[in-house]
This record gives sequence, C-alpha cells and structure tokens, in this order.
Amino acid sequence: KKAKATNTVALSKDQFKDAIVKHLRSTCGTDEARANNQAWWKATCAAVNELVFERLTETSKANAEKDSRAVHYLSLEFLMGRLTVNNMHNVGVFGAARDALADLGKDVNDICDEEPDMALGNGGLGRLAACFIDSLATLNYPAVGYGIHYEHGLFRQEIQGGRQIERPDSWREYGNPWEICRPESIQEVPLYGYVETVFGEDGKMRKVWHAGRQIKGVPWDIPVVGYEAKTVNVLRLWESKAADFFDWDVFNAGGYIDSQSEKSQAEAVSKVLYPNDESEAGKELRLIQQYFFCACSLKDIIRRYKRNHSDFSQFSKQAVIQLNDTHPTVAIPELMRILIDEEGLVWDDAWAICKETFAYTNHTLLPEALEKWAVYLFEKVLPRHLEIIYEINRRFLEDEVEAKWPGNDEMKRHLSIIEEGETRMVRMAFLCVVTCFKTNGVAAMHSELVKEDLFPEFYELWPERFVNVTNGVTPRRWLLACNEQLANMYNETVGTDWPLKLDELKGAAKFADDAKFQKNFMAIKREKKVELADKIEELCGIKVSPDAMFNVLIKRLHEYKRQHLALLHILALYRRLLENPDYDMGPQVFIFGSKAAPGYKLAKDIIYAINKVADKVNNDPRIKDKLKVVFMPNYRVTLAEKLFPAGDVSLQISTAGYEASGTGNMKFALNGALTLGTMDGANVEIREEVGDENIFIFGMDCDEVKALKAAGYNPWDYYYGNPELKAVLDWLETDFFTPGAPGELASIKHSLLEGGDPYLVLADFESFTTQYTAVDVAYRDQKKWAKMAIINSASVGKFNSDRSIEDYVDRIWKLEKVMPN
Ligand code: DL6
Repeated sequence: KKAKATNTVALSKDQFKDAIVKHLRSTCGTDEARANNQAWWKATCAAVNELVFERLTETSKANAEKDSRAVHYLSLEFLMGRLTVNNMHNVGVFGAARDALADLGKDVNDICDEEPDMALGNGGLGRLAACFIDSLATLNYPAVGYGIHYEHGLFRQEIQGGRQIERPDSWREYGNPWEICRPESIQEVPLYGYVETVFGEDGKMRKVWHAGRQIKGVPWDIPVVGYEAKTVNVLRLWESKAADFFDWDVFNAGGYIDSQSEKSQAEAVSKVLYPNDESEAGKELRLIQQYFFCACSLKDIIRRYKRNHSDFSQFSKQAVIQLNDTHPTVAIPELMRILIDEEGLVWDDAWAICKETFAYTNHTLLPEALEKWAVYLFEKVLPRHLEIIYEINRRFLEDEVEAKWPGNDEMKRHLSIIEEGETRMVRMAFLCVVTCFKTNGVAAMHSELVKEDLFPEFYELWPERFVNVTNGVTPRRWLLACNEQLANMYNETVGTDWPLKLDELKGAAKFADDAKFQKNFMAIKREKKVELADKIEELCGIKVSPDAMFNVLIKRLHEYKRQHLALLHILALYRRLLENPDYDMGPQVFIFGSKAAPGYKLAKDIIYAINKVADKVNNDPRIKDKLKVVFMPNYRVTLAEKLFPAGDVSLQISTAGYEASGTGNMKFALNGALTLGTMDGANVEIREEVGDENIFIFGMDCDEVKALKAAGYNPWDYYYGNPELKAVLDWLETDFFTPGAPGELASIKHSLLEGGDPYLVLADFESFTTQYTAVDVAYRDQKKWAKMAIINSASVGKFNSDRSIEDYVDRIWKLEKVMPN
C-alpha cells in the first residue's frame, strides 16, 4: 500500500507519460530518442509543474481574496536540497511518475539524480527554514519565505590527501526548473550616501536619505508545495543586479572594463552564501546582503498590503515578520524609515507598528555568533538606519531602563543596543529583543537559557515576550521520501495519515515486542545500510559491512559539537584492539559527514585527523575489520537523505548547554536510530518522548558544565587521571597516523590541553567511552535493539515541523488557514 495520494490533482501513469514526452519536445526541444538524463529530468519537472503552478495561482488568488494575515519568514538561509522527489510526493504523483519513467525506459532515481542540491544554507538554521515553509504550505497557512538568490550556495567539499578543499557550488548553472523569475516585482535598494535634514512648508522637520548607490532586487519564486498540494506557497529569493548596469557612454568611449564595474559590484551582493553560521564574516558585503534582502522583502510586503489598504492602521494585523536569527534585524530600522520618512508617520505610530509586527527566533547561545556590526560600517552603508537605531536606543534607555533601574548607569551601559569600546558596535540581538513582541528559543532547555543566561535583564523587563517553540522536521522529506520502505511499513501498520499526523506512528509501538514486526523493521534498516555501504564504497573506496553497527555523526564541524570527542573514542577502541585482538566488541563503523568553515583552522584539522585515522584503521589487518572509519565528502541534504535512514546510533554529543536544539537528532530517531547523546538541546525532549531506557545519555548536564567552569576547569587533571585518554592524546603527536610527518595532528591535543579545552571534551571522555560499551552490548542483543529502535521511531511524533508551526501560530503568529479552491 503506497502513501495516500491526493485525489484532486494526481495524474495517472499514462497521463504522466504523455506529459513527460510532451515536455521533452515542447519545453526541452528534444525527443525520447535523443534526450539525455538532464532533459528527462527537466521534462519530468515540467510535467509536475503543470500541477504545481495551477495550485500556486489558486493559492495566491485565495489569499488575495481573503486579504488574510500572513507570516513573512525572513531568513538568510534556506537549505532546500533537491525538490523533485519531494514535490512529486507532495502532489501525489510519485508512483505515477516512477512508473511512467520506467515505461519510457528510465529509472526515476537516475533522473532525479540530475538535480543539484539547492544548498542556500549552512546547516541547522537553514534546513529548519526549509522544513518550516514545507509545513506552512501543508497546513494551508498564508506564508512567504524571503531570502537571497545566491549564485553560489554553500561550497562543494572535496577531500584531497585527507584535507578539506572548498570548490564553488553552482546549483543553477544549467537552469533550474523550479524557479520562476518575476521581473514585474523588481525592487530598487538604496545604499551609502548621506542624510539631510529638511524643513517642509509646514515647519516640520524631515530626514532625507540621499543614497550614493542603487541596486536592483530581482525576485525568483520557488513554489513550496504543501503535502497533498492544496496550498502552494512561495519562497521568494532576491537576486542583485545593477540598477543601470551598462554605461553606453563609457563603453563607446573605450572604457570596456569600467562600463561593467557597477554591474559586477551590484551582482556581488547575491554572489555567495557566507560559509559560516557561527560568526559574522565578510563585514561590509554581508551587511549589504542583509539590508538588500530585508529592503526588497519589506517593499514587497508593503506593495501587497497597499493593494487593499490606504493607510497603515491595519499593517500589523495583516503582516507578521519572523526574523530567523539576527541576520534580518536591519528590517526593523528599515520599516521605521519607510513609515516615517516615506509614509509620513510620526515616531510613536511607526514604533507601535514595528513592535507589533516583528518576532525573533534565537538559534544560538555562542557569544561569537551573536551578531554585532561596527557603528562606522553602519554609518557608511546605512546612515539613516544608524540614526534610527540611536533613537530607538535612546528611548529604550531613557524610558524603560530608567523606569526599571532608576539612576543605574551601569545597567544602561550593559543593556545599550550600542556597545561602547574601542570600536563601537551595534548589538543586533538587543535590537531584536527591544523591538520584537516575541523572542523564542528552539528547544525547551535552550529557551530557558535564553531567558536565564542570554537576556536575563530583558526577561525581567518583559517576561511575557519570551516563549519556546521546539524545532521539528518535515516527515514528508525525512521519512516518506527518504525511506520509502519504512514509510510503506507504517502505511500498513498505522494507516496512511501519518505524514500529516506523525503522532499516529505511536500505534506501531505496540508491535515493538512482536517478532515479525521486529524482523521486518530490522530488514528495512539493513536494506538502507546496504544502500549506504554501496555509496560509501563508491565515494570513499571503503568497504563496510552492513552487519556492523553504524555510528553516524553528521553536522557542521564545530568544537562545541565535539567531533573530536568521537575521534578520541575511536582511537581508544583502536588501541584496545591492538593491545588485545580478542577485545570483546561487535564490529563497528563510524561515519562522519561535515563541512568546516573555510577559515576555521581547528575544524579543518579535525577533518584531516579523522581521515588520517581512517586510513590507518581501515587498512590495519590486525583488527580484523572490527572497526572502520569513514568520512563522507560533501555532506549535504541529498547525502543526509541516505545517512539518516541507515544509522543505528545517532551521535549527538555537544557540550551540554551549547547546542540550541539540533534537528538531525530528530531525523535519526524517526528513522529508528538510537541516540547516544548529552543532555543538550532537543535531546532532552527526545528522551522524554522515547523513555530513559531507549536512549543512551552520557556526560555532564548543563548545571554540571557551569559548575565545573565556575570552579576552574583544568583539562590536565583528566589527562593525567586517565591513562587511556593520555595515551590517545599523545598518539596524536607521533607520526603513527601521518608517517614521516610527526605533529600533523597535534593541534587537536594542544587545543584540549594548552588551549584549555573550552568545550570540556576531556571531562566527558570517560563517561562517553563507558556509555559506548553499553551501546555495543545493547546492539549485540538484536531483539532488544529492534524493540528500542521501533519505540524511538514510533515515539517522536512531537518533532514534526507541523507541530512546531502550530506552536508558532498559537504562541506568536495568530494566523488563520486559507483553503484555496
Ligand atoms: O534552530 C535550528 C538550529 C539548531 O537546531 C541548532 O542547534 C543550532 O546550532 C542552529 N544554529 C545556527 C546558528 N546560526 N546562527 N546564527 O545555525 O540552529
């Protein structure tokens, strides 16, 4: 039994076949005999789009007619991955398309493999945005995602000699069938220049921003297809172009290069996604990127609002703007500027509108990721916005801080949106919290830390503004599309409504002890492991056994995520096996997938070390294939879709208090992996759902981490206190893994000892290795393991992104559903 197809729009196999052939000819200018796979893919997408575009038009018509309140999700990142399979599932034609292609002599997987990943994001934050817009469409909520149409998404990672090499990613080099250019909605964006104070005939003072440059924002719309395709919303991505890019006079006078320079400067704005989600980068260009997409998006929102409204009195009732982290914060002073300077509102009215329109999601507690912009940069690029920020700050400090803490200048300095110092900085997170009617964290524990540790005084001022919305993932992509076998098993067990009501998987938990169910469940897991093992051999040339326990650690590389803790454990296992070839452990494979920010040296050193250790371990006959280590290059959504279904053990090993939520942890559990993790982020809530006996928790909790740090953490105590830990750390300094080049892996040891081990890797090592022994023992009891895996998969309905969206709607957005005709 296949997952339920929509009755309203689905096509039969024959209809689909006709549509593909028609588009091969009329859209791709070829035919069945000559077409290559790229053309087959484009023709297939065009056939799907016949359904998608119709629903897109119906959706925007329904929204316009109802003049409904909508959420505008502003995000510098949308990590969409591929869309073909997802869209086919959501419009209910996957089966028809697969069979139609088969009849035409084509394999659906080969055809869909032609699609490049739309990698317009770095990691969790960007992928969350993609899941959220999927859920918004599925739940029929009026919503627009706004972002940047980067020419190059996140870099493509190659591994050469064990090291990460970054290559440009060109996701739309040969065109992308999912996007539609909308020149009718182009926007102009001013930059630089100066502000003039003028007095009108009525004697009123006005500010006029004389911009030094203008660039153009060209919108590209990606349809966002809700499951069962009732609603098709839009992700609108802005591409930058020169306002008047070609200077004929200069060109005719022989200045061929100069005539192009404005064009290249303008186009640089949407050229690349900054490959770092944890700190500011690229300074001026990045600030311009942020302003560019906020300015275009606000103009777009206001244009749509003005179709039905002649003043701004209803604006905040019609539009809610969600700031996905602080990256779009400049939208706040931009809306103030538009309302005051262009629309003639007085400050108080404009401020009231802003305060009711914006909401802010915080995704990190790491101090280096909390954005600050130098005042001098603002003054240069956005002089009027700086004035507005100063005024927001003045009123905040003089009115609200003064009222709460009278005469307390230290508190004013502490809470000021402007940080004083050698270089004065604008604290973007403060600007968000001061303005937004809601600030949310992304998991229960994180939201508590946002209140207690990050913004305690703001929480004291406005406790009602702080809420939690635990993250979620879309089950359409992360189960239905990526694990068809398990999806079908659930269809047979609990019915076909689970892609919309993930809680219904709970019905499968009662079979957790059933021998036949266990056998089928584990057979599917094995099938996915075989598929992954083939992929590993293809990409890495390493043979791994699908009967080994697959331990998977896939996420961006960062010290707080502690990939190096897993590496130390691997070294310990290797050492135990060398010392005692009969050391009692089941065969294990450790699989990593991770990109490091290009400028983050230690992160790149960790990738190198994993690869060097892998070389040695995988080729050492003494350990008889009991241990294998794999680093899969170019980790991205498409690879993730193969990794999540195949994992046995989901490694979620961040230092407690540092991972805001995590979403990979949810995808693994949904696909029947057991978590080995710390009490961090959403691991805490996963444990609540699956039960203490079905998860492996290790290490210090958040309070213990804080206490150890406060008491003065000394990593050397752990180094000298644990001979195995000392031995593996010392090993990194030898040339055992890098023959002839001793010390090549030493930076890891140094960061953990001389560097002070900021993320307490050594403190958690012993607990980690001990708990891993328990995992190994549990895995070798396959009946017990099957039961635990089934309970995990069946119990994580809470982590459906539809639930997250309903929480946002209930706690923040207050939207109503609109059903297109
Ligand atoms: O909320 C989505 C995701 C969380 O699941 C991760 O725990 C968190 O690390 C990630 N945060 C970022 C930081 N970006 N910034 N700024 O990506 O968000």
